[in-house]
Amino acid sequence: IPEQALDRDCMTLSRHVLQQLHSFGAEAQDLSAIMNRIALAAKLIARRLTRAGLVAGALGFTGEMNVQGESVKKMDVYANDVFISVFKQSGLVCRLASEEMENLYYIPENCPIGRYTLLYDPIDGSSNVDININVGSIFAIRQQEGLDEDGTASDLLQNNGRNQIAAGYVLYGPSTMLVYSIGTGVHAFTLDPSLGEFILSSENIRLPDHGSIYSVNEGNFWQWEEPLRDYIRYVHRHEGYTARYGGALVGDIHRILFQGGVFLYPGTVKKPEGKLRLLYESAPLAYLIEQAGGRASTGTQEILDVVPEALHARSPLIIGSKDDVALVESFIQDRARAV
Ligand code: P6P
Repeated sequence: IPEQALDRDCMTLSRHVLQQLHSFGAEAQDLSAIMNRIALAAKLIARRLTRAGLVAGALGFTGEMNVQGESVKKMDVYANDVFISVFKQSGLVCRLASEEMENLYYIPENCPIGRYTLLYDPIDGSSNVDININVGSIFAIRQQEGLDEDGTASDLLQNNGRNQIAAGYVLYGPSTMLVYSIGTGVHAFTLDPSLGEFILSSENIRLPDHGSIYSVNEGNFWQWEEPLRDYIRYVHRHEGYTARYGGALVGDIHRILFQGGVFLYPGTVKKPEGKLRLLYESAPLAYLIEQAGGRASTGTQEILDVVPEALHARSPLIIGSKDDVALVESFIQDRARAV
């Protein structure tokens, strides 16, 4: 095997994290260990997804409703439990906040030594699971502030997204990819199943300032405010735009990260806050996209400046190339250009 191929196969996730963290000191070891646990969770979930169609009872609904009022998929529960299990053994994470759990899950044996909180959406886009279309996991790491003795995790509701120290996602697609940032750029790893390792495949990913893709569910057109409809009319009428929408956030964001453009999940007249959750969907992705030179906005405020009112608070999301996010904002903020 040529030497460079061997070197490539040796740039594993844990080695890369440690390399990035040379200036982080003790935190470096912690973050490297946490990222390793996330990689283990990703491998366990990827394995289950790959065989879901063959394993009795792996697919379909549990019959329960989650805190979001959504029907729970068996895969949602499995993936949520995987994250809990891998972090129980980690000694590092004291609290887990998940889309699938109404309240935080505490790991007492790790508290208060475990200074970190994991916020995650274990399987995002689970409506795609039964039809074998890509889904993802989204995660963010924050440092716990205070001892949280009353178990209300009030520190999470006093800080904005700039309190995140790491964020990323796993894309379960034709290949399983883990994309992360710890504040030193955005890096992508591809799972090599023959090694059982995530190997570095793209380093220091940068978004172009503009891209041709706009990614939004136009089925909601008549539920939007007029300025947003004007934006859609603008991209319909102007050359150089193309629509791509997969209905699963991680895959849609991954496309924007690599090809540029803008993803939108705006609010509607009835639900001005939109559908996506701030703490474990919009904020981690905003952290990542900003690290790659892009932007993420609610339409009127940077996502990373938003302080959540509640654990499962939602926020509108406009995210991607900075010029394309700015164009959407110019319509929403009524500075619309001539259509
Ligand atoms: P809609 C999946 O249910 C999800 O939470 C995201 O993954 C995705 O971006 C969005 O909802 C899709 O919502 O209303 O377009 O089906």
